[in-house]
Amino acid sequence: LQTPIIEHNSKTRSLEIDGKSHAIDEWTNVPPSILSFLPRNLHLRPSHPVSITRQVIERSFPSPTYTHYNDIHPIVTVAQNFDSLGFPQDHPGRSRTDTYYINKDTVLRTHTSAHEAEIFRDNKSEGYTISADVYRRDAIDRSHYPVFHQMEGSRMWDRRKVPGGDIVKAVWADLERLPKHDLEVEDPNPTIHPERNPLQGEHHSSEEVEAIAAHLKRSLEGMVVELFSRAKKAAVAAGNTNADVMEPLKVRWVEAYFPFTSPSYELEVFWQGDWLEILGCGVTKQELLINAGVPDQLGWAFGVGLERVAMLLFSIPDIRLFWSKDPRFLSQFSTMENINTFVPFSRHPSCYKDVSFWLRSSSSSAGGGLKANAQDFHENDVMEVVRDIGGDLVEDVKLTDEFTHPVSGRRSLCYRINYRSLERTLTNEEANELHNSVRERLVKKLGVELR
Ligand code: FA5
Ligand code: MG
Repeated sequence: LQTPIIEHNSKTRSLEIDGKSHAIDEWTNVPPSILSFLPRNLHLRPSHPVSITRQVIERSFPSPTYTHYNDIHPIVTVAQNFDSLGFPQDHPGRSRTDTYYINKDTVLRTHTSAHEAEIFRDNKSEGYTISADVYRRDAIDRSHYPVFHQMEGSRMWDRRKVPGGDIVKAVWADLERLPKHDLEVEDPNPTIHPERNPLQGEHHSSEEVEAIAAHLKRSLEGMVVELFSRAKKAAVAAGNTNADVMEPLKVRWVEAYFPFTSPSYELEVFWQGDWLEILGCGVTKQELLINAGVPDQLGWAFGVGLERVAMLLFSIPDIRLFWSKDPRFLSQFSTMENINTFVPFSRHPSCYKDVSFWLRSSSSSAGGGLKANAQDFHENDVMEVVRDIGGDLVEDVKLTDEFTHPVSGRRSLCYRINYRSLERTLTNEEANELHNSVRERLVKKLGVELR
């Protein structure tokens, strides 16, 4: 695996990443700590749980019907990540609080959908999967990390190529060839709902969408059944009757919205007492296929979070563990034929510390830097400060108190930061030192007033 050469050249105001120079501007918000993840490629490390999960899922989408792309660079244009997919200009995903910008035209991809348009244009096969690292400014807790992995999948049918030009018949015939399963899946909503989940009426008939949605759902249900039956077999073989995968599998479809599919759905799995979203999907917006020069094709796409699935499969309790270089973690996983339940090697004591501050009132927002007055404040900016200083020593960050002063109208927030190393016991001095740096940085970066 190659190490990227990342150089911050302050003379030319540019960032050198993997041999390419990127200008820095007022949109740049990607810290070196995030860029350091670029060479990790967990999805390609042979016995890493993220990679094992990828390999098992790829089995459900076999070549040559599906081409597997696993090596596409994470730096993409704003056009690829958002415009090509029909994201409106004011979509929150585009903001600097949610997305890592290299500069105003260039981002770290926030999802594998960034590559849909170019692969539709390439038009190599009827289907594809793309597995890759994606980057988001997001909350800090045990199931969210600023870098994670997604697998995108898509399947198209060409009106000019199916027998008799009959898409409906061709799709149902393909569905019949998919592996059968006897899992009962909750799916209470109609395939198409005129307001919540509309048909692209100018492009598709409802019969076509019924067939495509059925093929999509059956393909993804098959994928989940395959994953869990492997994990269950392994748990039984290991005599691991307490493993979470031993619970009967419960799965449901819910309606969703994405700018680039309609109708759209999410698949949720019941896990440790709650429904956990593992993927989003839907019928591809025809504009994408038209813009990619393949107007006669139509079909579906999905995007699944590989860590989310891997956490279920291997009983991995904390998403930070995937990034561990500790052999006590890495040595527990071997191949896709041998999915084992993770045995926690230790749980070190946590040490939580609170930080309370006043946001600046709107009238006192003069001066440079990131303003943190009541309107501009975004929680992700607090997360980013904590992440940059604490890194993997922070387990989660929660808002614990919030109030507005009755006279001055100023807003006060209190965050609780839970410091806990996955690998060793943190001393109170270490935690204090980190926490003091966080406090100072919050003042410097966000202009808050500590209480
Ligand atoms: C998307 O990213 C869409 N591109 C998915 C898609 C593709 C829809 C193709 C339609 C067609 P979403 O933001 O919901 O959707 O993320 C997809 C999955 O990524 C989630 O279901 C979840 O499993 C995972 N995920 C999202 N955010 C995080 C995070 N911070 N950490 C770990 N996993 C995450
Ligand atoms: Mg989602």
